[in-house]
Amino acid sequence: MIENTPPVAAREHTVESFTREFLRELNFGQGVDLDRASANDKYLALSRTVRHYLTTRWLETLRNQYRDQAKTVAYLSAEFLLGPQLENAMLAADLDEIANESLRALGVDLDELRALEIEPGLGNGGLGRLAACFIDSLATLNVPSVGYGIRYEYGIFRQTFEDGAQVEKPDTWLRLGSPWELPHPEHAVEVSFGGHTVEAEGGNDGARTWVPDWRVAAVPYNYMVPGYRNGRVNTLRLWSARATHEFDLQIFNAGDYAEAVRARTFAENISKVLYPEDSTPQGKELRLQQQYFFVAASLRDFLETVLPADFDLHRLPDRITWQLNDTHPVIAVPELMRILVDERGWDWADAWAVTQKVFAYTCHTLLPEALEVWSVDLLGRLLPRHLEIIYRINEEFIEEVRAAFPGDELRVRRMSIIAEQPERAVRMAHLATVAGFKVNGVAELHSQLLADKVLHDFAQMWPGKFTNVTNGVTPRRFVRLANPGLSGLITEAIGDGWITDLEQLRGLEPLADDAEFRRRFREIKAANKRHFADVLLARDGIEIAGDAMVDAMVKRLHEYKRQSLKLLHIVSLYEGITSGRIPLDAVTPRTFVFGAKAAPGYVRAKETIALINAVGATINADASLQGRLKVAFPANYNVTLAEDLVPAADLSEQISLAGKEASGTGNMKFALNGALTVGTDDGANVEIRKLVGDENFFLFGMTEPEAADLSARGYDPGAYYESDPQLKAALDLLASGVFTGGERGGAVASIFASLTERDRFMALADFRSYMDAQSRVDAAYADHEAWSRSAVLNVARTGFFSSDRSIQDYLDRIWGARPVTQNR
Ligand code: RUG
Repeated sequence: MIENTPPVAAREHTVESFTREFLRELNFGQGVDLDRASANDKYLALSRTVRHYLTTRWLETLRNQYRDQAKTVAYLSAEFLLGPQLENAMLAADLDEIANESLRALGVDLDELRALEIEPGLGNGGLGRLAACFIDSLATLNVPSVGYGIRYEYGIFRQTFEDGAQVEKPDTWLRLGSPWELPHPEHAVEVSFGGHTVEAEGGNDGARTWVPDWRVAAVPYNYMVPGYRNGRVNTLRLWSARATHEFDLQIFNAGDYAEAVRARTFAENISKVLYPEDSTPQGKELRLQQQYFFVAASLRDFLETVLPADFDLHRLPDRITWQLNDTHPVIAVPELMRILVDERGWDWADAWAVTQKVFAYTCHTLLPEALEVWSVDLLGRLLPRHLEIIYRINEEFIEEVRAAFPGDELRVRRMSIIAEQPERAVRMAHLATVAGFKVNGVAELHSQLLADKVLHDFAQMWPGKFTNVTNGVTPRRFVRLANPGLSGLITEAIGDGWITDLEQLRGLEPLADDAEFRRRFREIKAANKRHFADVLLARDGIEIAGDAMVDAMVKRLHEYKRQSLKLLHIVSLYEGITSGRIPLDAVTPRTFVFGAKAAPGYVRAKETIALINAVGATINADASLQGRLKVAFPANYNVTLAEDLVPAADLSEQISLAGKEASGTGNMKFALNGALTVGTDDGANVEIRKLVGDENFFLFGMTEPEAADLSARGYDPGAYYESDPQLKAALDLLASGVFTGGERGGAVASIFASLTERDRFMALADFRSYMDAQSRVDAAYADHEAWSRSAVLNVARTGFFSSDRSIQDYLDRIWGARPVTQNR
């Protein structure tokens, strides 16, 4: 039936046709005419108009996918931090100029409509944003693929500051409706929880029957994921939880209205809110419910609706790779085993052979506390059958370890999927590594450290399983859209092929020596800074000089990322100026821009935010500095603001302790937009430095082996405090209460003590080297010509960090899927 459906006529790419569609949407979609339409009416009508242009391609893509049955990549991720959709969709559909012209003629201000868009903040930070870049690149590379995740009703909280302290507000991103999603309640699937298991009837090896005691419905919401002008529109399917009808009816019939409402709320809570922890998950029951909810729905969706009814599941590895984005979706492994063994009647060994060929696992961390574990108690209560399956997987795995390393019981204990201490728990990273046919880290150093340290035993047992895929970012959003000035300059110089083949930026290298090109490059940077200053003023009421160096540190607030080291630099400069050690006219005018959310329960991180704001308020109010230093900390840093900041930045701060940041992706966005990096030898900084060259990068700090060695020898931050007078002066000034209205307790005392007594991430050990690097930054910045030469070279040499290249690496090293070209 699907094959016989006639294709829908594509809409004409003309201003007239676009205008007609837009007005029709306004009249019949919103029920208003142009004169009476609110800005929101116009925004919704415009978005739907753009969506219509993509729909034909989308339906075609789906039809072809069904017909070809080509190998598909399913990206399973609890987070997709999409960012605003309108501009990206217009760009992909090649409608930007047409829409501009059409709206101008109608007297509609496109900028005003753009500003109305509320971005779906369905992710915490790098991991969720990476997923969004990856689905963009999958579509652009013509890979048959689908993203599966959760449609949280509330995304990452909206951060506000009250007296400088972070206060979290709910993110009501759906309050004005979202024109980008298409709900399909009729395709809801049921997901079960709880209960117990009983002996199965079929008698196949390993089977049991799960008798769950509650269920929820998972309703799919489809989003289009357009490739860049290539005719392909892939799908992102996000699941929303609803109470099942059966559930409702039973209780309503029993006459208990209040109970029915309570039950409905209970069910719908599952997709209510995104957990706001980044890199430090809490073992909360609702979080496990969310994880199982979306993977169970996604597996069922693929097996029952994407595959033809008569598909022989033994051939599953030819049709699909489920890429596990971190440990969050790893419960998919026992779920597939349950489906094959309990529902389809396969023997255990057959099911395990197939399961081991369809999952691949990406690990995004090196922090032990970020590796998820689920207590056996909780997992057994919520998913009793899955726990049994995990036990059996573990039993067989342990036999394998014993056979490979006879007599090495310590190793067995280290590798077991089940931890015994501090409580019996399932180590999800071990389960993913055992089941996955590939395990990858997200930057060269990270993958190396995974194999050498975090998963060393596994890498010894299966060296061929481990690989690296360095992260990337989409050039469409983070250069072409975010930086129209630079995009225009690049295209003028080398053509527009770079938008889908970012290595072509290499063609700019000779232009780094061209004074006229550098002048234009500087002009664009200056215009981007003025634009950013305007945005800050309008958005946050923050005033900054339009021409100072923009020194940006934007990322989640985490001790390992060391915002406190950045703060020490600022305080030290201030101390130097106010004490007369540094003459004011020797200070490079700088605007320090912070953007950072702290997990609501992460006290130290929230104290750091309060302290940055306190230091900022003091410095900004101190007239004696004549505006040379300025601290700007706009609340609620998000993708929308990133698109304004990144093109304006001169300096990118990537200062985590070496060996702690898996990759970073902000570092890539900044370099690609011509900011120079001051950074440690960590994550993808290592690769950035190799590519741009030492002379175009400000390296500082210990290497990973040096940091590990210092830690092993016994690190004493107090010794650094005592022996470096400049460090001592900065810390003492912080502790004196000068920045906090005389208050020396609270955040001040806590941060001072944590740095001087424990300093888990060795900020004090790297302070001296960091200050020296900052002096090199000042000296380099003073020579505008040399600085812009370096900046141009950063752009020219970082094309490697396109997420298109990452996806190509996944295809070559992991997925074995092939691009399938669409009709244009
Ligand atoms: O902290 C990492 C970043 O280094 C990385 O760039 C990003 C994408 O790979 O993932 C971040 N991450 C890690 N977010 N959550 C985790 C916890 O595993």
